[in-house]
Order: sequence, then C-alpha cells, then structure tokens
Amino acid sequence: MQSEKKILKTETGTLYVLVKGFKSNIGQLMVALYNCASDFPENEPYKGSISKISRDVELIKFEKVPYGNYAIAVLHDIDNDGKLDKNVWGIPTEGYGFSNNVREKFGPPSFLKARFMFAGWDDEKIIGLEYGIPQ
Ligand SMILES: [Ca+2]
Repeated sequence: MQSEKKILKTETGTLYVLVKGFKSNIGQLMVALYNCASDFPENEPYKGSISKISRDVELIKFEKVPYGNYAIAVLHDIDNDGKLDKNVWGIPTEGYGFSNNVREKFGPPSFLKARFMFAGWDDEKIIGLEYGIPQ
C-alpha cells in the first residue's frame, strides 16, 4: 500500500529562483522558466514571473512544477518593455542571467548549457545578473 501511494502522488515541487546582483531597483524583474529547448530563451516560457524589484536580492517562486529538465532566463528589464535592450554594438544594456550561471560572450547560451534537473523536492536556483559583456 505504501509504495502504491508514492507512485500515485503528483510529482511536482516548488522551485525557488533567487536573483541577485541588481544595479538598481528601476524597472521590473522577469523570470522565465523553460522546459522546451526550442523556445529558450526568447519565446514563450513554460512559466513566467514579472515582479517589482524592492531589494538587491529577489526570490521568485514557481509552484507545482513537474519533475523534469528546465532552464531559466532572468532579465532586469529596466525600461519595462519586456525584452533585453542592447546598444548599437549588440551589447546588453540591461541585466540578464541564466540557470547554471552560464555566460556566453556572444548571445544567449544553449538550453543544454543552462539546463538542470528539477527533481521535485523544493529546490533553489541562484542566478547572478550580468550587465554588458561577461568578463
Ligand atoms: Ca528592456
């Protein structure tokens, strides 16, 4: 009976995303959770969150997330237009970050590099924001 119950239990958990490294609290924080490689990181995410920035570290919570592979993209959207602004040289002028804290000098990382396994128990991902080109 015991093992049967375990199998029937919904395999979901709460995923916490801690975003740090804000340069200011102007604008909004966008956190996008992807479960599909072809959508990452600019198409419609599986789950998304938009919030105000009130401190230099923000904790975002995604509830009832099924077990599986995911990648996260975060954006400090300073001008509230919903996208990552870039200057004429294509260098980001807003804060951004990805799960695993992967950094690519030119463009976003692949889903594979940012991918992590969400195993159902409450888990916290810490993502640092980058402004401009990664060093
Ligand atoms: Ca923007």
